[in-house]
Amino acid sequence: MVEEVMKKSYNKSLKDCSNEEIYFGLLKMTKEMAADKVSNEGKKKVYYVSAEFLIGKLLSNNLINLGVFADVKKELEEAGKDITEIEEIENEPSLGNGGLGRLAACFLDSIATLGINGDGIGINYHLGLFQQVFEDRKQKEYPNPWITEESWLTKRDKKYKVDFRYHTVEASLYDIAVTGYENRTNQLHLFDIDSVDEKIVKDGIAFDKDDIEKNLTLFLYPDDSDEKGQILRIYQQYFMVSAGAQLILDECMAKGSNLHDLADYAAIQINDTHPTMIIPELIRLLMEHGICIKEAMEIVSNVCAYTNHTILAEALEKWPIRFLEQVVPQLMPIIYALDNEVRAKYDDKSVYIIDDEQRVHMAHIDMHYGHSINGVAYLHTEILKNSELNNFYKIYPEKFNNKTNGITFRRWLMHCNEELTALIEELIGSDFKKDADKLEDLGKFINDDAVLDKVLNIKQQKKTELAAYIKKTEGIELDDKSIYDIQVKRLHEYKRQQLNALYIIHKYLEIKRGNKPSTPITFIFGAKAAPAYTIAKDIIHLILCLQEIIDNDPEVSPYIKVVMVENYNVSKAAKLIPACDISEQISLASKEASGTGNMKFMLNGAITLGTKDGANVEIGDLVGEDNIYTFGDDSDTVIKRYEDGSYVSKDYYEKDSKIKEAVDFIVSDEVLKVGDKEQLTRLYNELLNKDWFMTFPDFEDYIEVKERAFKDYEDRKNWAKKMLVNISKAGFFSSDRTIAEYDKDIWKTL
Ligand code: 26V
Repeated sequence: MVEEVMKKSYNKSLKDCSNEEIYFGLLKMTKEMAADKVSNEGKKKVYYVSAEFLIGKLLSNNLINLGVFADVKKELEEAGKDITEIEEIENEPSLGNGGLGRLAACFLDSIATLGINGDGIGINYHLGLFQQVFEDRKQKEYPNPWITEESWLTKRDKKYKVDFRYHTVEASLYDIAVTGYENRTNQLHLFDIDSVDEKIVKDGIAFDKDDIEKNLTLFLYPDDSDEKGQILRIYQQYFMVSAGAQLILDECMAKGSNLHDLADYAAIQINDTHPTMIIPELIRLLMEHGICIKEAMEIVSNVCAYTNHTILAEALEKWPIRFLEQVVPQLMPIIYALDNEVRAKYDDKSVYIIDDEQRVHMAHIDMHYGHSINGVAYLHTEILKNSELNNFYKIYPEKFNNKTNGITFRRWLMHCNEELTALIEELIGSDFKKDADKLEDLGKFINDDAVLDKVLNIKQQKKTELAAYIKKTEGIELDDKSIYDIQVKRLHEYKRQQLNALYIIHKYLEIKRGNKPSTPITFIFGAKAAPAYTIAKDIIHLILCLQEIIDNDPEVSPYIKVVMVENYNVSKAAKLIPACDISEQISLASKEASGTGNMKFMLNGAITLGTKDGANVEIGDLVGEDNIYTFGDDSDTVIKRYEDGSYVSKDYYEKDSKIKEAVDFIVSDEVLKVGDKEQLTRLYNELLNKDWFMTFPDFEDYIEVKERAFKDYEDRKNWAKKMLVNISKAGFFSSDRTIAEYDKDIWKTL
């Protein structure tokens, strides 16, 4: 198959082609194969609208889903070529930031796999999220240009006009084919404008924020620490939803909708608040088609559904009216009408759309004018109903529902861990690839020593592979016989990388005192900090300083090592996750809506060390307390502590010598020798005087439980049992299950 493609493309035999030629040949072949698959042409279509789609590299994923991966790999091998080297040629698009964007990508995979008629709608960011580089133990940001002459994007012959106050732009449509596993091909629609100019970016990621026609689709999440940055985000959001809404109405009318019956043709899922303006925009467009505002509001409510992905108040978007007036004045009369209707119905300021400070609460629009509101894990939805969004829950109890997140097993098992996939197939057959619950059958082997040995051997192989990869890409040596303890996720104080760092300091000091671990431990981090998020960058700086100090300390370096991988992304995740022994999921209880990394680690046989937060709670329920390490205060305690304002970090610091010792170390001579005084002092003061995400109350328990996990690791057979239990119980977290639930309860297309 590949031989033929190379002959046709380059008139050469496969063995004579360079990896680059093979990559572009396979890209073309895969795109053609995807285009040949039929899409589901059912009457009703789902439109998943999202500012982020963190799709990752697509070659292997598409080959797997098209059912030809094994054949292609074999043919390449026979010609002396290595598919992993060919994959390296592909640029990774960074069209997402973290879990929210990766979830959208997993969902598209499952929608296509289940044969649901459903497409994604988003933006074709030319430079995506920034690329992270470490310089002087600090994060520096650079653009990530990922679009090549030939890529997964296909330009369509379709343009939509998008009107802003001061200009009208044309949105061009690009599509990326979304292949489902042995099923249909759907589309990810990404809008762009032709006038974007990458040359305006200078000095890292700085650019002229005023020049909308040149900068509109340059970056995902351009720095919004100033007004211009925030206004640019409104431009991007409206661009996406206005073009998207036009496409949706076009498609529905082409299928025979008279627009009054739009809900029979379209289900729009609003992924967090970024696409919220699609609600007033659709109302506006329906009115242009002669429908009165009252009916338009009702139609749109029946079409749109909202997913909430965070309870952090600062992350819930509130746009000042004057910004919206400046960018999209045509929406304001509609937003006022929506707000007036709400005010007439409810005598409760907290549910108004426009607040006293003249700001528009985007989530409030979604909740009043969508028919469904869902959280992304059991605990998260309960917190939304009972505290964060309680005032809305009281009005609309029937709208609230939970959809616990999931991950696609095609990428997070079959692609990233072929060895484990093969073992599972040998033990229970291949049904689990389409029906993830079948993984439960692995439970039969819990006392089978030969199987347990194989599970351990695969983990060892993946650890050795990771060590080789890190050596090659970052020049850092890992001891593949050490315990791999991994925390990879966006850098945020609520995720508490700083708690992990405080533990490492504690361990370092313990080793200095002669208390050495029986098995060496490698602490691996991967995280990008938002460019304007100062404390997050300080935490990265501290971790990189610890990395340096420990490496240069011969007393300690035989026992522990710290590595922060640069530019953590989907491809790196696929190498790190299968190699992990201990999965750090240590957010402050109540703050992590779900987490999805936790599910990927579990599926690959890592044991969770986590708080009772997000989907960790469901992982714990499934595997039982012997197969997870939980610690720390629960969400009720944390919520109460915030409510009564009783937390004083300094009290803990003064009373607990372990905390004091670890925190003081941040500004010790040892660290200041390698680090930046201003950054380290700022972090020290932040923890000492504020510690808003309450690391100190959980510190003792964290140390104790983590030590227990390290000790349990020594009993290899027992550890292997824990691994197998985790793998066998991971089926629930397949995004196929999540998507089936969305369709059954919200979209109703099948
Ligand atoms: C955004 C921002 C932006 C500004 C400042 C602080 C801040 C904090 C958090 C966020 C997150 C926004 C939404 C989000 O990405 N949520 C993630 O969604 C995942 C998929 O549902 C879920 O697994 C993660 O727990 C959740 O954090």
